[in-house]
Order: sequence, then C-alpha cells, then structure tokens
Amino acid sequence: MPEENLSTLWARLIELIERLPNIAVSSHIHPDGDAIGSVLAFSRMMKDIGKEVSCVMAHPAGRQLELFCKPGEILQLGVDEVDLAGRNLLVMLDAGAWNRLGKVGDLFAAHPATKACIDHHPAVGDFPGLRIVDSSASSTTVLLHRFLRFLSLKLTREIAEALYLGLIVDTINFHLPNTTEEAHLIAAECLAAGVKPAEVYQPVFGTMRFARMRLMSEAFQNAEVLFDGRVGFMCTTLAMMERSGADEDDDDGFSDLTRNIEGVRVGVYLRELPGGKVKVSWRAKEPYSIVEIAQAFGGGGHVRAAGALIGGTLEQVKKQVVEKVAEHVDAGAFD
Ligand SMILES: [Mn+2]
Repeated sequence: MPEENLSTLWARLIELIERLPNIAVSSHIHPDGDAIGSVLAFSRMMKDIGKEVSCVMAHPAGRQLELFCKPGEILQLGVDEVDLAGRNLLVMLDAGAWNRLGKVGDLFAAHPATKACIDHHPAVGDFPGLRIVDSSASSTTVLLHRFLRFLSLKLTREIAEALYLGLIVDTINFHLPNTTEEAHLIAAECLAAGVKPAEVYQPVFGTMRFARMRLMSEAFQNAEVLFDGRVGFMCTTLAMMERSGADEDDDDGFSDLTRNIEGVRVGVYLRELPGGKVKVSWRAKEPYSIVEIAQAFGGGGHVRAAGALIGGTLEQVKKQVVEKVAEHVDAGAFD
C-alpha cells in the first residue's frame, strides 16, 4: 500500500478515536503472538492517550502468551463479564473478517458502533468500516508501530514488548521470507525501549511441554524418507496421543519437521483423528508445489503448505497419499 494512502488512513483512524473514545478491540480465535501482541499494543497505546478501551477475545491467550498480559487485561467472552453497551468504536486486529473472531465476531458485527480493522493478511470481501491493510507488513504489530509513529507516541517498554512479541511470532524469530528491514528496525527500537529478547523468546519458542516432547519422540521413531530421499513421512496415532498425554495443539509444527530433513523436498505429516479420519499436511521446500496434491484429496492451502482431511484408517490414507505422491514424483515434480 502506498505510503501517502496509508497516512490518510491513519489520519482517519485518529479522527475516529478522537470522536469515539470508548473502544473495544479483539483479534482472531486461537490467538497467536501477533494477535495477542496487537491487542495489547493497541490497547496500551489507547490507554496512554487517555482513551477507554477493553480487549475481548473468544479464546484465552494460552499458557505461553498469557505471561505477556496483565491480570484482567484481556477478557474472554463467556468466561469474564463483558459489556459492550457503551462502546462506540470496535477495532479488529490481525484478522480480516468477523468470523475470524469467533463469537466476538457475532457481537461486533451486530453492534451499532463504528468499526475499524488493522491487518496484514490480504483483504477478502467487504468490511463495514475503516479498513487498514498492508500485506507487505511482517506482522500486524508492524502496522501498529507505524500508527504509534504517526501519533508521535512514546514507545514504552510495555508497548514495545507487545510489538516485539508479534514480530518474533509472525517472522518465527526473524527467519521467514516476510522478515523485512522494517521488522529489524522496529526490533532495534523495541530493544532500546527495554525489551529483553530472551524474555520474549523463551516462553514462546524456547519452552516445550513434556507431553509434546514425548509425542515427538514417538513420531520421530516412525519418520521415514521415500522416493530416493525426496519425500519425508511422519505420523501420529490416537494411541500415541493418549500415551504421551498430548493435547490437540501438541503436534503444532510437526508438518514442518519432515520437510526439514536434509535432501527432502516435500514433507508429509499424517495425524489420526477420532471417527476414522486422518488430517494430512504437506509442506514443500522452494521451488516445489504440493497444493495440487492436497486439492486432489479435497483439501487446499498455499503452494508450499497445504492440507486435507481424508476418511479412512491411517494405513489406508497413507497408502493413498503415497500413491498420489508417486504420480507427482514420476511426473518429475520433485526432481
Ligand atoms: Mn499476524
């Protein structure tokens, strides 16, 4: 988005905030570090300029991210007492559509207040209010840093920590291709404001539930590479989940692990689900594409990260997936 265009939008947002200073803010369900960081940063900025603001989420921050929230700073709908009656400005962060907010989205959509949205995902559909989107930003907190500069607000340590949290989570500690020069410059400002990188990194990336480690160790035992080492496979079963005491989030990121094997071009991760279904995730290294394979099973996703939900036992589904991958290998897709 061109710079001058964005300035106009920030000016319109300030005008809204000045006119409608009773604000509620939310972000997407299953909140990640950018969702929580954005909500915290925005609300702390608003409090610093004397506005009334409450943060309302459909889901809690989760065990690692709640460390960044002060007690009562984020309310959970259905758990805490939430009253949006007097709010006149509703702000959606790091999400582009009401349904991304879960039950909070229903409340916001039906509310008569003015709406605003700040996001770095490509905009889809219409939004009934002021929409500020820049998909070139590493994280939504990058956009909030620009807003802070536009407001000439002081970057306090509390705001900096929230901005930095969003940055490291969405760039995975500054290594994804979305890591921009701006992201590093903001990080430097955050450090100057007092953020200690290890204190943010440790709970987010440096801590593992023991149940996850046990699940990982079982999954690693069945990891294999096929097709001359080009395709990696790994799976978890319901029995493994049960034995390790893992919950449904404990296999987060397993799909990336098979792709990371040296020489592997495509990683496949299969997770057995209750009810005779298997969730299959494909991951490809550049320049390979696997979305066509996921689509062949009724799934979808991106060029290098896709998934599908397939009916059958783990053995049946794995056989089908291996056969489909074999067709692509034979066609030279992963040479
Ligand atoms: Mn984000």
